[in-house]
Amino acid sequence: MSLQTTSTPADFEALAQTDLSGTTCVVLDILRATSSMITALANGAEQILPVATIEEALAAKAEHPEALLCGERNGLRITAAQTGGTEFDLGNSPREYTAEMVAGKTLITTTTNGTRALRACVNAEHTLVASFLNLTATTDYLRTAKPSRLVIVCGGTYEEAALEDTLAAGAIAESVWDLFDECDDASQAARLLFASAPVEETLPQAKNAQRLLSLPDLAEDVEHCLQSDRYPFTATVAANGMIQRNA
Ligand code: 3SL
Repeated sequence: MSLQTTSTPADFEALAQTDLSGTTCVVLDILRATSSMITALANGAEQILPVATIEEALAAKAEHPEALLCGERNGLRITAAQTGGTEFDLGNSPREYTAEMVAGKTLITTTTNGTRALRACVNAEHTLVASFLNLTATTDYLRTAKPSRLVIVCGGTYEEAALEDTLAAGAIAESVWDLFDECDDASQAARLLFASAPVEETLPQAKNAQRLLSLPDLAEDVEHCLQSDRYPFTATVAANGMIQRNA
């Protein structure tokens, strides 16, 4: 059984071309894509379609006219100027995904890295969407499922590794460490970071956290995404590409 961690968006293309049969991927984009998805599902969103580009989001909206268009570029809600006329309904702040906004709805979302990371796992046998908000539910699932190959896919910040994703990858690696007889150095490094760096003190030092904390409208997102195990469910990508909440 093997454990691997990918750290940057530079890994997405190779991952998409890798044979991922028999592989479980866990996708993390702590600030903020996967935290927003888990919050939306917790607040009753029926399903979420992650797509890589604005064009794909608009095409999916034509197929699902009732769906909400969600996501960001440069951290901000996508505007009509970026789409040729269509305003997106929601940005990428988890605090926007209230029950009032999303209960019973299908969401289509595109973000800078998080949704690209999810699309890179398209050939995986199972793909889970994880965050600190549902970390223990995710690791409990993995401990029961015992996948023969686990790939933890970090979204990163722009083209770089992200401290917050590496911390969460380390938390997952630590929780399942004894299940695997092979692991790569990126998993080991993430695990060692998690063991030595308390999440609540370390995460706000991340580059993306610093950027969000400097923006009055988005600063509270950091505290929201830092919450551990607020939601006791896993989320997986179904065969039709939609992310759904399990129980
Ligand atoms: O890259 C992403 O997927 C986003 O989560 C980045 S941001 O926090 O919305 O800027």
